[in-house]
Amino acid sequence: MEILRDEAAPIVILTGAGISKESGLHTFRDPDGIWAKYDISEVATPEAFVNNPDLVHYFYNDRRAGLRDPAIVPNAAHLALARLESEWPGDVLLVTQNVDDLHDRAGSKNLIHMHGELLKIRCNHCDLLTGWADDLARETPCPSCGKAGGLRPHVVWFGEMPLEMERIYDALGKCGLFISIGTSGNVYPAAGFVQVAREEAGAETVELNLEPSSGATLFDHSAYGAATDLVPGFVT
Ligand code: BV8
Repeated sequence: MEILRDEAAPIVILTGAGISKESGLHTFRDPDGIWAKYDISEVATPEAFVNNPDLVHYFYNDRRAGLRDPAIVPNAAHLALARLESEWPGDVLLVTQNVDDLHDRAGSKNLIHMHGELLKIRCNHCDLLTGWADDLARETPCPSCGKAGGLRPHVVWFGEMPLEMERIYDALGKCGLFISIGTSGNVYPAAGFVQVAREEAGAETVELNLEPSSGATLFDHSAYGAATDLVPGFVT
């Protein structure tokens, strides 16, 4: 990577829905995105789950079924990031806002799903957190405690605390390079990571996206285009 003088500098990478677009998954805020079809407040908040659990389950069951489609596979950008992690002499932490499992399937290991995982559920009645590839319904009993009504998708809804924030801020405070890929920069705290990397670590910052994000001016370097074109070239 030409922009780095330290050949073993720790790297933090943030990814968003744009990196999975060319695998066939929808983004959120593009004209054909998920939030053009659904109102966030009706499907992705704790209040929505209390008021209309059937609609929330329908929304996530539909997206879970989409991930089961054999045509949905990691693309060249996911694979390039997994390769970077295995070849870079320093630490590489991949923080994804995506709830899909395409980074996992591509082979990334040092990976944080800060907004949760579509293929996991948890129970509000007990401490169960487990893999789940099927449909979920209000009356599905918890496989651990047996109670119904408590199972929910393991995703972070608006108003909830994203996952593993301490580990993320620790890595941001030490990194030499921060790369943001395929995210519109509209959702916090992820949209603020670039400032933390700049101000606390003095890191070089790079944006790779289809178009300038909301925070585009905060990045030292940027390139605009499809992730499968940009990412493999950038990380070699
Ligand atoms: C929280 C659920 C407290 C899962 C999602 C200021 C500071 C802190 C918080 C806030 C704040 N202001 C407001 C808040 C609250 C709120 C928030 O950010 N609201 C916004 C909308 C104003 N945040 C929260 O509630 C968060 N919790 O803050 O807790 C706290 C405070 C401080 C520190 C710690 C905790 C919880 C947010 C979780 C939201 N969950 N969804 C699901 O159903 O999937 S959000 C949703 O947006 C998805 O999870 C998604 O991951 C996330 C980000 O979207 P993107 O990935 O960026 O997708 P988007 O469509 O927007 O953009 C795609 C981009 O890709 C575009 O730019 C496009 O051009 C590009 N692209 C397209 N194709 C390609 C491409 N790029 C490359 N190649 C291509 N082919």
